[in-house]
Amino acid sequence: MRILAILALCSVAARALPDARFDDSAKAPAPVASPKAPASAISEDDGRVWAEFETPGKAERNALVDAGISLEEIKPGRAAGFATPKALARAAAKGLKPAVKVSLRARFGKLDFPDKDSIYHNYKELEADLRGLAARAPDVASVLSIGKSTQGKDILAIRLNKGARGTQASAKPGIVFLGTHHAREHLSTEVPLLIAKHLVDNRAQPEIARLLETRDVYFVPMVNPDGVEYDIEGGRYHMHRKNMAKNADGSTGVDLNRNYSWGWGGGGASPHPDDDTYRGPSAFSEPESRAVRDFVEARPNLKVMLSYHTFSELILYPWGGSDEPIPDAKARAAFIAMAGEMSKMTGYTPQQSSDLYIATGDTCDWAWGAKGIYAFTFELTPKSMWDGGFYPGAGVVQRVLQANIRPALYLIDLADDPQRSIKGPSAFAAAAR
Ligand code: 0X9
Ligand code: ZN
Repeated sequence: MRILAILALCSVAARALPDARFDDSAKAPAPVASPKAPASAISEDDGRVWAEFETPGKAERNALVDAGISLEEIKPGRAAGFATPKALARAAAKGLKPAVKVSLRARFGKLDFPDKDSIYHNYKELEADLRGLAARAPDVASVLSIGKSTQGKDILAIRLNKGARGTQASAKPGIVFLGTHHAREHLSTEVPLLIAKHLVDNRAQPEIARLLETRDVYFVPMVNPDGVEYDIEGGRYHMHRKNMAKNADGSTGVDLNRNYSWGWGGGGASPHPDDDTYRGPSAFSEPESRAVRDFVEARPNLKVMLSYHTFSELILYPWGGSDEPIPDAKARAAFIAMAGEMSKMTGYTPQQSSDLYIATGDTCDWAWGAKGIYAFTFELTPKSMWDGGFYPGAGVVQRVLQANIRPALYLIDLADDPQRSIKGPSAFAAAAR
């Protein structure tokens, strides 16, 4: 166990990649989209442009970044990146005018996954699939928005419940599956989306029919749609983690999994806006975390939560912000029993979140601490950076889905009384099979 914990930490430590954008070495210029590139794939025009500047040295680059320009390509004497009109004006006030300025559509041609990973869902594809699912099973499925992202996109949910649709109240025991708090963790969108699809497609199977009859089940596969879209902009990955908030210092993004109120501002969550683990200016400062909070608070029937992340193949339970065990011994026994059962189903390692590292303000500490919801974090495939890290490719999706269906059914079943898990294997437990 100790060895496993050390391995897990190593794999997490191995993720701390330097930001490749600030590499002074010459890079081959990225290909410019041909005029025939599909212009349709840039889903929206938020006014930003691609701007290239002559930059004799670092002082000019610093000035551009200080002006709010997100530099993406740095070559000797030249730097280029994304700029809003305001950032361009701030740069111009410092005497820095772009040598080249083109629309994102002209520069990149598309806002989508690299072709080899086109099986993954961008925001528009996610929306189309969710609406398609609801249209083909209107007796059980409905789509709702739980709020708007920083850039104004709807944060979409699909609800599976025979009896209540959309935002109608339900007294049935509820569960919510969340995906992609972190932009680059795209597999964490696929898993909840494809589990929802599996339940809809197999809704006539007796065990699934019973669950959809007696439970209120929600999937929010993309909590951070702005970050996801940025991460795939230009048909290449940007290794982006946070949302797309504009920070006071000109940097971009708040770590949504450090922005919840339970323990906010404590260890493992950075106060520095340009850090990847920036906690935000205050608890729930971000529309995405507020949307999850408001969604949960409006539904007191929710008893279980599963927040998907990648990667390391772990099953984590509270606390994450402290090494202390949760005080309620029976609840702790239930967390451990459930994590243990789901470990048998997946091969993932069960542990208290803080065994990975202490990090305050995460989703599950808030869900448990503030709302008494049995909340788990899954760190999905792969096991390590060397197996693909955040970008494990199209080939893993079906396998990871298959491994995660049973744990989802198990948790949906236990939503009426998670403490049943202590009393012995439930109908869906691995031990019962
Ligand atoms: O750091 C995170 O937010 C999660 N790992 S990830 O690589 N997906 O970013 C782990 C969260 C576990 N929670 C705590 N340790 N509090
Ligand atoms: Zn994550």
